[in-house]
Amino acid sequence: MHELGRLEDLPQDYRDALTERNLVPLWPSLRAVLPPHAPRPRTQPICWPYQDLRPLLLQAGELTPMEKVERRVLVLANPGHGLTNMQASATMYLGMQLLLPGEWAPSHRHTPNAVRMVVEGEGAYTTVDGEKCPMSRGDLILTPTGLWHEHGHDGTAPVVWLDVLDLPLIYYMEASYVTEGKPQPVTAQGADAAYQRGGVVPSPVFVRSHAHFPMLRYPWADVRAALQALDRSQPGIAAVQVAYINPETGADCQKVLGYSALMLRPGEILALPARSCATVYHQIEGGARVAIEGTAFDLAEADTCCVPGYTATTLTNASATEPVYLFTADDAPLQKKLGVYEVRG
Ligand code: GTQ
Repeated sequence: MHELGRLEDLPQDYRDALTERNLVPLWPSLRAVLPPHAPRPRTQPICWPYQDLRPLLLQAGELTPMEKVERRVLVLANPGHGLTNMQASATMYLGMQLLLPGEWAPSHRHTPNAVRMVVEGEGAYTTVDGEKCPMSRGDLILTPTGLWHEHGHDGTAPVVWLDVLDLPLIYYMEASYVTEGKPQPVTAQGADAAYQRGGVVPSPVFVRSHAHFPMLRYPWADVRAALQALDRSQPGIAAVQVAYINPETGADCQKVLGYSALMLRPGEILALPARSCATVYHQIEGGARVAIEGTAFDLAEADTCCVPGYTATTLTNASATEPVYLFTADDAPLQKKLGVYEVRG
């Protein structure tokens, strides 16, 4: 590809005339917006070790009462996007949220979609659209766009969870806003149990009125058992991985971001081809190595890292005896809907 003319090649009076009329020449910037062969992501490969952020999050608990924060969260920001923009990748927001015993994060609903991956502690719950969802380590709880949600804590020790939102995308679209609400009555406790057996769903009526999001809570005990059953029954399978889906449609459980859980068998080395989507890895149990060209992260339990799109990745379980479990988030559902999703190599 040959060089294109630069801005400096143009006479200053011509540039000024353009600027005055809100006009911009394309050619000096054409290669920046359409780079050859592959995008140049701002997203950097970054790891946020839990042992580094946990004391700072607990300190936030001492420094700031709930009334002053509504959500007590440290954002896992990617420096490639500028720390204040609160982006782990172009489309994904990550935050570690702390709720102390007896605290309550007030009811609201917003246009971005969120999920919670529980990292530590027992006794907290998220009430979503009248459904009280208990929170234990590894559970995934959806708070989809437009649904009321609030967090409470009846336990005795701090509870921490990882928030994953499509906030950067919705904010970029100038479609991000929140509505405050009153505490929700619990109207549907346990409805999710109706969806927790593979292969069958309630028929003919849906248990929940919002059929877009019939299942709001995916308990880790069930997901872990599904991974183990997959490994036992399909020993030759290329990857022991399950996707979090809408049990009534089989589609991804949310429309923008996709979620999955992955088991690496003892000693397993899993080479993943370059995909166009950015990916977040969160270590639920054990320790995996996440390696891309030039960088590797050795994740310990509760660590989180992100990998930009178009990047081949190798996951390794160095343990000869124990499986390890990862949670992943990516923007593949969005890219597939837009027709730009690619797998390379
Ligand atoms: O718990 O509703 O990390 O609204 C960011 C925005 C959490 C929440 C975040 C939110 C929430």
